[in-house]
Amino acid sequence: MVSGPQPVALDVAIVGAGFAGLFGLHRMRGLGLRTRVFERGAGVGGTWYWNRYPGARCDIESLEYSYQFSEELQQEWHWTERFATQPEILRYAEHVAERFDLMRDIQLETSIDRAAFDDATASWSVTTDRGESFSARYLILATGCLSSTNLPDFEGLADFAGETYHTGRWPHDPVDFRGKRVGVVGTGSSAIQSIPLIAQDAASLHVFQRTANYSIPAHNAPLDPEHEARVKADYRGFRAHNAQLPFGAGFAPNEQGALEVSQAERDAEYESRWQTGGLGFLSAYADLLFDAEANRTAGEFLRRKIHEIVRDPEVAALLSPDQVVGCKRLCVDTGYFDTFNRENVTLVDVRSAPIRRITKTGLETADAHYDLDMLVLATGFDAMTGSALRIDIRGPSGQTLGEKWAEGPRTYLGLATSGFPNFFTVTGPGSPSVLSNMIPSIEQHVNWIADCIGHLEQRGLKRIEATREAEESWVAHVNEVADETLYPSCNSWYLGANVPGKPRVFMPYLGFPPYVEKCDEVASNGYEGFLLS
Ligand code: N01
Repeated sequence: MVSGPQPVALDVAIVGAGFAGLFGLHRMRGLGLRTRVFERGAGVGGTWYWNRYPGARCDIESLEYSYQFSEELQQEWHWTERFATQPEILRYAEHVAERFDLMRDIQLETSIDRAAFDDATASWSVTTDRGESFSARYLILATGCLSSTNLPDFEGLADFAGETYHTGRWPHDPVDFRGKRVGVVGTGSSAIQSIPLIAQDAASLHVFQRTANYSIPAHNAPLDPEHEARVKADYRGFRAHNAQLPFGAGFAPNEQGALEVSQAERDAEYESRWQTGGLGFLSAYADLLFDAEANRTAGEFLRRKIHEIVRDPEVAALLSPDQVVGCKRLCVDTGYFDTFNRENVTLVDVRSAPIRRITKTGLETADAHYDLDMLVLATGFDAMTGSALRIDIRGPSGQTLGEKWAEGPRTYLGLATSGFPNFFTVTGPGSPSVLSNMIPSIEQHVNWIADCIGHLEQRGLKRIEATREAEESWVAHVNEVADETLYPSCNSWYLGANVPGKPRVFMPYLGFPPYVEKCDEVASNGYEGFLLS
């Protein structure tokens, strides 16, 4: 009998070398486990490796959007701006990889194609797109929530003679907009960050908008050295304080409801949040995400702002969203609305006249053709499940993850899913993830997974699997919480509504502190809701 090469034996296979994969590797090594990270990019950094479009930066403050597992690291790293740019965040990820000597266990430019669990050996057989095989006792998906791009199926896209880019797959070499007629499709966060910069260089810019979005000014600035010193004097205390806030981020909360105060008081509060800048606007009142009438007051304030900034009232009206504030992810910008006052910028409403096709020379809507040299697709991601479902993952029964999640993702705590033993997801659907500050959420998940694996190893246990009952009750709870909010009221990627055919299920879990409490409780009750054997 001829047998092929033996698979390389690992304890842990991690998919993705973004912030989750890097910290996952660090923790698994700390447990003495042979671990390898597989990363399809040519470098580490995950979302910050791919999203290199002009203006890309984080809209969580840099002192918060960073690791806290190492006091030395958080003390020695210096962020230059209030909101860090993509290149700076990428440098930070690379620094972490180097500082903790991670690169030797990261295999770049490698995708995991297939993973199948074998009950006889209680391990995963993993194969890569390079034809390599590994066995791993544990499989951890650190594939990120926003990493599989959503490329709309526009007729004729391949025929376009000009340059085409997707914001989430931006080239490494600079893109030159000078003298070009550029079209941007989409008006989500990526578009809102890139449009002001593209407009500065392009000969003309057409923005094809299907749904107007709310955006708050960033008021970005160099990081205030006094603020940095204050935070660093008690970084642990700063982190602990933020972890108690609803989104796990330092947005000053307000216990009051918006309708408990007069309009003048409300407007002063909204104005103050607008002047502070950033996502903290959503914490102006405790009921903004729960009470439609309360939310309407915030919407009115923001629409008024758009009309104050944008000189042409028709353009201002078109840029004014009518959905609930925060229902689609709130955006943070630098000069977005003001960009529509430029002579070279045109807003095209593709809700009333939808995009029909891309032609050789441009873009055709139901009522006009636009000649373009460059098309920028800022059309977002197959969020939260896209990357997991692109891998052929099979549990011991042969069921694939795609089959299991056909009606929408089902997880226990966003960490595990029944029928798939020794398998963990970092910031998976059903966890706070995108409704929280991602890096602290990642650390919380990785720490939980590492403690769980440590628990199994110490006891000589070989297998862990979420029970169907625990999963069902968690899924019901996630939906119950979502249904108390206004989130399900619009077509957002939180619901998968941006990807045609994707089941409409609200994927993240709202509430970082209660979530962490639940995870801790599950662990301290001997991993309640899991079968250990
Ligand atoms: O993607 P999006 P994104 N025809 O899905 C439009 C994070 N992020 O890359 O709303 C016409 O938000 C679509 O229209 P509609 C952040 O969490 C963070 O901008 O579906 N239009 C929408 O306008 C963010 O939320 C940062 O009607 C089409 C746009 O494309 C998430 O990533 C920066 C279309 C997609 O917007 C995703 O943001 C950037 C079609 N067929 C991103 N298909 C920061 O930290 C889609 N659209 C600051």
